[in-house]
Amino acid sequence: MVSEKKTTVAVVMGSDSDMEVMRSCIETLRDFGIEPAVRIISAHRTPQIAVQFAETAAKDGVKVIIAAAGMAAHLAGALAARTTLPVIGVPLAAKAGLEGVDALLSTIQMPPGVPVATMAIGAAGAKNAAIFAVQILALSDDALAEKLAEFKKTQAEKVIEKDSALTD
Ligand code: RP5
Repeated sequence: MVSEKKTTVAVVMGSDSDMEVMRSCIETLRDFGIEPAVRIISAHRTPQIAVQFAETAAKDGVKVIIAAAGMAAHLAGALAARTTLPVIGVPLAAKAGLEGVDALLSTIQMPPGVPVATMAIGAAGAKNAAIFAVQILALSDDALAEKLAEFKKTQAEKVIEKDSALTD
């Protein structure tokens, strides 16, 4: 089961130690009006729960899974192996790891047939995972597509403002 409340996006992370970075993913989804189901599930420490989650997510109304983990980060791949939903992977730089390169390679190097859409390491990837999930959902949701267009416009305006500030 994903959660009591139906939601279209699940944000799964391997440990509570991942939450500090993944908070921006959750907050970005909320900025777009999406309240995600948030879970801590480990491909290595709770493998049966990972399988059960992946196998029931679609039935529970989830349309996109975001999976974040550090070190030998098999979470996104393990979930992708058990669902036809799109899985977005966020490699994280765990304290004991190799600055996220370990997680990046573990997440991105999926064998043909089991894709994981892999984001950048850490904070940038956490935020981009949310935006990418919104982009997928916006294909069949006009209101969300409008919010995305507005987001891009505001983002561009902020850069233009910073550029102007340099020359003022
Ligand atoms: C991974 O191991 C987690 O995703 C986390 O990034 C890393 C370290 O986990 P903890 O030892 O902090 O729980 O599975």
